[in-house]
Amino acid sequence: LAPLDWTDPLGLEAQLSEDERMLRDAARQFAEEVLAPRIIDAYREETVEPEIFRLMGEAGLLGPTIPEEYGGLGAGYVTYGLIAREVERVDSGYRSMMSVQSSLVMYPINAYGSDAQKERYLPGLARGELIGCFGLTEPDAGSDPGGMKTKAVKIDGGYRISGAKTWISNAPIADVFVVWAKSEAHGGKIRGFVLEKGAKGLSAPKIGGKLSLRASVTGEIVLDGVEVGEDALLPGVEGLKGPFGCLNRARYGIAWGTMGAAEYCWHAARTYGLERKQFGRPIAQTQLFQKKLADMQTEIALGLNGALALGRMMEAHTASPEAISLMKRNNCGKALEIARMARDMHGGNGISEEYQVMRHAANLETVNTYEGTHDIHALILGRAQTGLQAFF
Ligand code: TGC
Ligand code: FAD
Repeated sequence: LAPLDWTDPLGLEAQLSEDERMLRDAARQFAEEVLAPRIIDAYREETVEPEIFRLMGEAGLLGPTIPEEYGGLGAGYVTYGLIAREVERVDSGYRSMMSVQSSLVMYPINAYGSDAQKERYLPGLARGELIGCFGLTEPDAGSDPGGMKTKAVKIDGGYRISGAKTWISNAPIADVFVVWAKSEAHGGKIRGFVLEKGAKGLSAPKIGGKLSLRASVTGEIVLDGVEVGEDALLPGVEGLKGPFGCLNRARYGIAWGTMGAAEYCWHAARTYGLERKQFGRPIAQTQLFQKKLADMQTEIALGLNGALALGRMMEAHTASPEAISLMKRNNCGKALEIARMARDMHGGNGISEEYQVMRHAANLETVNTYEGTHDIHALILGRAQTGLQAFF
């Protein structure tokens, strides 16, 4: 038998290709050098930094799975996951900015868009010169997006879109809005539209007062009879499977990203326990502390290997939406528990911004809720194994 690497007991590293490790290392360096020095102030001040998108674009982190001809890397889903893990090791808000851009804006334009839409938007989005957002959730339609009220009505040469979206990441600073609406001209089916900042009737006020994900800006999208041409319609998809096709990719990335946040908290708790002494010995020398470290190590090793297995399935086109729900749900829930535990293991210091674990815990409350709540993914899994619908 081989000696243990306590940071990677199930040998994730050995299962990666050389290219994957290289791109992961570049993402780690970017996260450490560019993101980590900003995050404490950005979170405290709730600073919105559009510049971050340009820096991410320069580092090749936006749309890594998009073909090179449109500015992506043409990389696989494991690479995408590894990048999400490195960025979320710093902060879930930064990973959110990146995954909305990559999975929820670039992916649908690439998968469902016309050639003209791809050429117009993808290179700028890949460079981070354009910022994108994805409007699905509405004030009265969150877990049940099929209940959306936003409507597109056919007009001469295009559509008039009316409605309201809420809780939309990046919206207040977005240039490109992928918005989902029920289209009368398509039998009331859900269709995707690409809107541009500055369109008459389109506004995106910021939602203030967030105690989580403060480094990523969130807003509403108000659609007050926005008129767009026929060329704004995403031609390649109709129905809820359009937005869900995007969510599958983003949920998968979250399964990796949350493990990055969890790893940060685990390592921080271990280091703190080795340095902090009480009752004449390091607190890491107590049984309860070590049990907590063992639980963290176990869940992270399992979560990362699950994410990797799912990534290989995504690349082989054998992953089901339910398998994605399983990993999104598990890794969000486990990361949240780990961050809360790390906060506790830091004692009073755990609530200070300096130690960063409380910020991760607060962020992970959002990550456990968006892209389908923990319980909604349980219902998806319950339905898949019983055949019984428990949503309503
Ligand atoms: P249901 O009957 O299950 O499905 C309706 C149609 O959609 C298709 N579909 C999927 N297709 C591909 N992938 C998936 N994961 C799919 N899930 C469903 C399905 O095949 C069907 O197609 P068709 O052709 O037969 O019509 O629909 P339902 O209304 O019963 O859905 C229930 C439920 C709970 C599964 C679903 O609505 C759900 O997942 N709700 C959660 C909502 C959610 O995740 N919202 C996310 C908003 S975006 C966001 O949070 C971004 S945060 C970004 C960040 O900052 O990182
Ligand atoms: P609700 O659906 O009202 O759920 C409330 C509670 O009820 C939850 O516990 C839920 O699990 C439970 N529940 C709901 N239905 C059932 C049921 N049938 N059975 C049992 N329990 C149930 N959306 C976007 O479209 N784009 C974005 O970019 C985006 N970014 C976000 C960023 C942030 C910071 C946040 C907080 C949210 C974001 N969202 C975004 C919205 C997010 O996807 C929704 O908040 C999420 O889907 C839950 O919807 P809801 O808030 O309406 O909660």
